[in-house]
Amino acid sequence: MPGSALSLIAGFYPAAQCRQIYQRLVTEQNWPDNHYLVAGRQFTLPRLQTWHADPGIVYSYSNNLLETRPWSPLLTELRQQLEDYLQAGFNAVLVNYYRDGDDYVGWHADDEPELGPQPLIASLSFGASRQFAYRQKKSARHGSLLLSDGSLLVMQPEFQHHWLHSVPGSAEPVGGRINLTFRKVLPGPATG
Ligand SMILES: O=C(O)CCC(=O)C(=O)O
Ligand SMILES: [Mn+2]
Repeated sequence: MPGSALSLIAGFYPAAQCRQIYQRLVTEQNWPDNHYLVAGRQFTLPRLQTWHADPGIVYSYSNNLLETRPWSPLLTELRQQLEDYLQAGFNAVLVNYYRDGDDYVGWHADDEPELGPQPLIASLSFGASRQFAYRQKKSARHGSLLLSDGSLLVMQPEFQHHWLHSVPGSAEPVGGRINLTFRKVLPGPATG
């Protein structure tokens, strides 16, 4: 593991609660179609995605692709539990639904300017286990860990500074998985 930049808490939620949370997310999220028009070109996202944020929070990533939705009661509850546990504040969450092993997220770092210089990200996973791969930006160091049902992965700011991450497609048949990354987006420049 990349030192203390990542910490994984398996079973942060117990199995019975995970099943409920997963089912609620599947049915309550009102998942959008994964075909988007970007700069006049059709683009297919290899997963389903929703973005929720406090009023007034603007994120270029979501702006380009996703509408900003309000927090549902379930998302609000999960946020509160993470905030209490981590003693940190979050004002936005990206929810990814990997329907099967064909769905994935490619290599990236969550280091958009709106997250500020020290982005802390709390990542909750429900449903099927998937590999979370990481590799150092400036060396060949790499590795992976398994994100299982009910796990909490805390990514410290240094992780986004020095490492990329991805959730590769799975050659093995695998069930659905929903991941939530809670973030703190800094307020943008005041408008009007
Ligand atoms: O699904 C995951 O575990 C990671 C998702 C992710 O990297 C992201 O939403 O930025
Ligand atoms: Mn990410």
